[in-house]
Amino acid sequence: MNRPKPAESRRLNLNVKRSALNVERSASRGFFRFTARLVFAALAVSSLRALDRPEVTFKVFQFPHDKIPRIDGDPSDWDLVPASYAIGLDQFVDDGKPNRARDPQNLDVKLRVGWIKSLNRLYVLYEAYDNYWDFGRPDLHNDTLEIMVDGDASGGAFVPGSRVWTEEKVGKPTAAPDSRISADAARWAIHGVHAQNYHIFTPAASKDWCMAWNAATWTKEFPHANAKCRYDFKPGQPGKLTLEFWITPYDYAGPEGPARAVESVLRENKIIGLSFIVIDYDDEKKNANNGFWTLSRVRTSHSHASELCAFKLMPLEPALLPALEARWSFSVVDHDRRVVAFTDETIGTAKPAAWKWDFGDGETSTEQHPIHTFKKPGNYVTILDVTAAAGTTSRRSKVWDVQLR
Ligand SMILES: [Ca+2]
Ligand SMILES: [Ca+2]
Ligand SMILES: [Ca+2]
Repeated sequence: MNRPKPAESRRLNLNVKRSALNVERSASRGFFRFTARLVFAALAVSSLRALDRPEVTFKVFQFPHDKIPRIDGDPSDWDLVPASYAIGLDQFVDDGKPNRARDPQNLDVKLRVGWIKSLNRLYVLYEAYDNYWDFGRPDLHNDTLEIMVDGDASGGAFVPGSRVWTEEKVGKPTAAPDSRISADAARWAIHGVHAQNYHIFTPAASKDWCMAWNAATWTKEFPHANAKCRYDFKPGQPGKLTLEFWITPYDYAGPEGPARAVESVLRENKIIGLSFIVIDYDDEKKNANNGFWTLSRVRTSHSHASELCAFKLMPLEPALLPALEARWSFSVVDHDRRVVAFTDETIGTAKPAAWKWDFGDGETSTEQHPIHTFKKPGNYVTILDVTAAAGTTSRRSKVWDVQLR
């Protein structure tokens, strides 16, 4: 067999690594310049850049792929979520009366937020008690759970309007609209485009499940969102409501439809901007509400993504992890030279201590993340064997995934 001489192979690997490093360095210099400009621009525009409530980071629970909640209004598939993920009314303040005592006989809420690796969706379970469920009217006057999401935490105002589009909030250059662009035209470009707001009706009777308060109203339709509510009371009665739903956060969601939209990529340990408002109406005949409970301490968080709270997309809880499960991915760095970079992605509670790669071409490696050059075209069976310190082992082979021409 025509194997590469070890020194040759090492040199090639080194060159690949060096050139990758150079790309990284020049990219990082470019990124630094770009970031510096961005930071400068942000400072020039606004001093309100940080997310609200810097003292708290709320947690978003990661569901394993075999325990994804079913959107049926039955909360039992959330039983595996630890109590530390729950957000109660104690985290909210009534914006109208900031010192108002919370009265669970009037309103009580519990929220849990979840996500699933590689699915760009946010799952929410909302359980609430209300002394008067106000949902007989066909308009906006309806008990409401409002959710605001900024999937890349870019911040910035996302609803045009006099309370948000002020010089103080968006900076002098953008506070005054260009006289050649109509307010309506500007709204299409701004409203809900880089962060989104949903007014979810709790419950919705003879009414769509929510108002997507965005130019892109299609975001509330399946398969971009899904919801199911359960309750057994009539308008004006007290009772308990369970709402289960998911939405998709977008870095760009325009009114022209989903084809041009860009979903926010949700990945482990990422911080996203997110907040909730519970609007409690307790009298169908009165226009005023009886509580405007906000998780962010800033009322205009309904329209300004820099005023949302930080939510962290958590890794899987240890109780849901296997002891050791070998996983890996690869990427062809150079098709012409058949250079392939392998990445160990093993999960488990046991800490991996040793790796053995069999590339399928007669060559092996004990590196964690090797770069390998294949001599010939072909489809290869590549195997990773992982061993933990305690001696536990796990194997993952991939049949003909590594294909080279
Ligand atoms: Ca369910
Ligand atoms: Ca109430
Ligand atoms: Ca109510």
